[in-house]
This record gives sequence, structure tokens and C-alpha cells, in this order.
Amino acid sequence: MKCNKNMMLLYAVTNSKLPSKLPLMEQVEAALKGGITCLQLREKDLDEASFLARAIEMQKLCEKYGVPLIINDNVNVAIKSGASGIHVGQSDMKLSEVRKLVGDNMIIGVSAHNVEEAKAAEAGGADYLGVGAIYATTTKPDATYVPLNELKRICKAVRIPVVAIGGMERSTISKLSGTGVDGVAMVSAIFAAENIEQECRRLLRQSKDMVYEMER
Ligand code: TZP
Ligand code: MG
Repeated sequence: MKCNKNMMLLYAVTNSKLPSKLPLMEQVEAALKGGITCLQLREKDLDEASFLARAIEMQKLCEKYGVPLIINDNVNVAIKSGASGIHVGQSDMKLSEVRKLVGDNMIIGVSAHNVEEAKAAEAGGADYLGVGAIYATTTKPDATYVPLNELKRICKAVRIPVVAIGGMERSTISKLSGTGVDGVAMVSAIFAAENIEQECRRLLRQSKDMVYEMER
């Protein structure tokens, strides 16, 4: 499965450390039922075997709902689990290395914080960009912040889809109107929600309203 803009509309990123009433698989299934368009498995503290086991479970679940699974950082886990893609940051494995290992069919997402990084990622074969943090977040304490006007410049500078991340929630989505972004990526607004499925429906509607309303 390759990348398209609609995949960015409501991009959920897991965080198994977030306090929740439900086990992670059930949280994810609720999000899938609620209409998320992409799922990223982001596990910063698991050893490789447990990460892979979890990725395999998630891949089965995502397949059932026809939603692409993207693995954060770990190329081996992405390949072995049969996931649709891999997401790498600026300080992770180099894009050219990643592409060599995963081949042409896997989606590669790259984090970018400015136009230069965005253009370099596109030129290097990235399939989409994650741009942020846009708003205050406690999920990633070391996050670099990207001002809205830089997000807008990035969206103008590249042709590949762009998803905004960091502090995205009900009250911040509409603020991205006019930036050219293709969707929003969220950790806590989805997985810390009281009713994940219902919240996703609502967030998806808001994201579509924001994305479709604007020109690029
Ligand atoms: N990259 C930039 S901000 C962020 C990541 C992974 C965390 C976003 O989490 P939240 O809870 O949606 O603000
Ligand atoms: Mg990373």
C-alpha cells in the first residue's frame, strides 16, 4: 500500500504508557472503528521481540479494518511484521538506508521541522512528512516546536502529503485551516479519550472540515 493524502486525515499514534481503562489492542480497535485513517505503533521502551510481537498483532487488526500500520523507528520490526510503513525522525536511521532496506513498496514517513528538512526528505524519497510539534504537548517532552507559518511554508514547498502533530485536539484542529496540511496526527487526544471510538468520529469530521475547506 502506498501513501495518499486521505491517509493523513486522522493519523493515530500509540502510546502504551498513557493511563487507560482499556488494553492497547482494545484502544486501537476502538480508534479503528471510529475511523482513523492511519495507525503508527510508537513504542519507545519495548525490547525488539516484544515490539515485534505487538506489531504483528497490530498488523492483523489494521488489516481487518483496511488501515495502514506504520512502525516508528524500527526497520526490522516494520519488515518482519508486514506493516505498511516506517516512520523515522531526523536523528534516526538515514532515509537512503531505510529505503534500501524496505524497498519501494513500503511507505516511509519522515519528521520535518522546517522547509529544508522537508525538501531534503521529499528529494530522498519520503512518502509523507510528519511536521511538529505544532502546539504544546506533554507526550514528547523533547519536542521541537514548529510555528504555523513554517508549517504553511512546508506544505507549499513539497508535493507529498503532510500531517501535523503535537497538541492536536478538538480545540486546535481548525487553527490549521489555510496551512495546506493534509491531516492531523494525535496521541493523547485519541488514546486518553473517555470514549475513543466516538472521539475519533468527531475528530475525523473536524479534520475533514479543516482540510477540505482550504486551498493548497
Ligand atoms: N512528535 C512531535 S509531537 C509528538 C510527536 C510524536 C507527540 C504528540 O502527542 P500529542 O499527545 O498528540 O500531543
Ligand atoms: Mg524517531
